[in-house]
Amino acid sequence: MLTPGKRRAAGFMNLALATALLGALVLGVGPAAAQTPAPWQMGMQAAHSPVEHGIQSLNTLVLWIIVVITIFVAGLLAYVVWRYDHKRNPVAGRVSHNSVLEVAWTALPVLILVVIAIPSFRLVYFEDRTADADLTVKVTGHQWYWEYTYPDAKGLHFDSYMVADEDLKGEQKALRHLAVDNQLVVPAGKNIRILTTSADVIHSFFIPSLGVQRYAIPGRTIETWFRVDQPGDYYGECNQICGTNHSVMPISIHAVTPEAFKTWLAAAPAKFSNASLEPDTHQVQARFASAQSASATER
Ligand SMILES: [Cu+2]
Repeated sequence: MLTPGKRRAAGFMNLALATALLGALVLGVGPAAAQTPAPWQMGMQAAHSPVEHGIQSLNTLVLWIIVVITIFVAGLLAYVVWRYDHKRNPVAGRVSHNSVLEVAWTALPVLILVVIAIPSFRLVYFEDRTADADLTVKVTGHQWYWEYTYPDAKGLHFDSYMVADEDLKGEQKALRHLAVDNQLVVPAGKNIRILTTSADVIHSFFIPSLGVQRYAIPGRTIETWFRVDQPGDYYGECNQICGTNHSVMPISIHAVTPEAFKTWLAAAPAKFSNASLEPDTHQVQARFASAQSASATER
């Protein structure tokens, strides 16, 4: 028999465990957790790329600046309402100028904007492109699916369509409107250069947990990059209204170890019935080898 004290302690442990589990669920912690939006999610998805880490720390900085300004302005307003009420201040003052105050309320906002601008511009340039890409993927938006091309692998390419509700099986049911037939497969821990374009209208390639959001515009190629920090599944959606079926072009990224990626790349042409397209895995493998030896010497 448990004494009431022990029972209370056990209850507390259960509560703590449940809270921790819920926290892990909400934050998407854990290697196997798919990076998807969660019901009742309040914050952003967990960051899984250097760019997304940068975005979230800039967001935190700006949020705190906003909190301080809001408290300051609200406090000032409350004080003025109370202090200059007609009972406490029956005769209105005639002060109309105060040079010190005027300089301060001009200079201070400028200073705050500069404080925000510096990390903001740094992040914009950081997001723009990667100097040393290990792999390039061309992403083409279509009404209404994505096409992925690997120029380094002799142009291996395939289409990625959403799985319809009635075709969702087992675990996929939790991924309604996010599951696709062919995921974009990339190696984790490698710099992936993304080149977006479109075959028809403007789409947008958006993966929240990787900090990627780029327009896909017909006749143009726009560059960005990401480096997934661990193997797993990462989800996004086209977030540019692109027509009737705009909602059926999710993005599903499957990040695997570099070794598993090589295996996948070797088998991919057969799978996508592009038998004529022998992937030039040699070129990609050579690039991985040099990247790996470079990171080994860095250590
Ligand atoms: Cu679209």
